[in-house]
Amino acid sequence: MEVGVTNLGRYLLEEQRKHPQATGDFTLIIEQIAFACKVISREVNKAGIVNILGKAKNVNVHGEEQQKLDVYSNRKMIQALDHIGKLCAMGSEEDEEIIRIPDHYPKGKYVVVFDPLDGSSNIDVNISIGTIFAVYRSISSCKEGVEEDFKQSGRNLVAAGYVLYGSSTMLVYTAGNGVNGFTLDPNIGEFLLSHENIKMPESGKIYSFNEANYNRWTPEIQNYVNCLRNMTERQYTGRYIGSLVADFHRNLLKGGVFGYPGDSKNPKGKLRLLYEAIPLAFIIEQAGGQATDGEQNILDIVPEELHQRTPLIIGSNYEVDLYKQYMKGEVKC
Ligand code: AHM
Ligand code: MG
Repeated sequence: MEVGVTNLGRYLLEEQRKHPQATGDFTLIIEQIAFACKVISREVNKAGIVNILGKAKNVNVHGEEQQKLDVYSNRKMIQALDHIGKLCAMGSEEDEEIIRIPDHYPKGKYVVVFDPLDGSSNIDVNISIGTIFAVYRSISSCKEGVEEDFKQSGRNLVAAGYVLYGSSTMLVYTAGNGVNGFTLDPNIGEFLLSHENIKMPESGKIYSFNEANYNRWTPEIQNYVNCLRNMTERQYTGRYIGSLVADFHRNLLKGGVFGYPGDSKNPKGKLRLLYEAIPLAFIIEQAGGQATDGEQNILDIVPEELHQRTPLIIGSNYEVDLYKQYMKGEVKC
């Protein structure tokens, strides 16, 4: 008999059935995140039109709209998740403190972290942006969420994913048993399984660093990038969008390395450990790649602060291993 297409709901249900003890709580969380992201996707697609309308009225909404979309996305994520009774608390890149579940809603055993709209400075030039999320089990008794629930290493993650608002909207997700990609069919409003069991190449031809920071890097990092440039037998090409989800997604499918190392101005780099680095590190490892801060695997770092930054070198094993060797001074070009 014909099986039919697999939408996200069916995929989650079939995964849930593999675990007889599963309650469905987790499935509901992912479905609600997907719902919020569909709403965000619609709004992101409208951003260009809103700007035209703004200009026609001679209103300078340029910067404002951008900021509003960040705030809007944050609100949509919170609204989709706060009432379902499955969460103990939430953490967002947009909020200084953890987000508590309102008293009038029941609480559950999970915590969710997210960057509701990453790369939002790219909205006004129509470049792809994304939402990043991850799910942990709460480690507190969860009368109300506490920071300790969020200060867990990525090894404790239950699931992580992202939604890319690109030429199409895609949700890429793992619950620790492989990475799958779902493309949003806008006509029916469903995420359909389009990229099954994504495995990233062992090495690639792409390196993605913001080379404008070159003069502020340590000699080791400079050497590494010079080495990639000079490896004529491999013929690397530089690709840097400046939108983490988009840069990550391209490299996940094609192979290569994305790097945002620390520099003399920002020793810990720019990216956030909890909301950006750990979720993407979990995905890349599930796809056969790896992520490091130069010394440690990103998944082994226990966050000390909610908004802690970290250097992030993430991608195919060959390029990330090479980076680690350069940092130890083991190799030179
Ligand atoms: P944001 O969270 O304020 O949007 O910043 C994160 C973004 C990432 O998407 C991207 O990888 C990085 O900033 C680019 O930074 P830079 O412009 O310094 O290269
Ligand atoms: Mg961000």
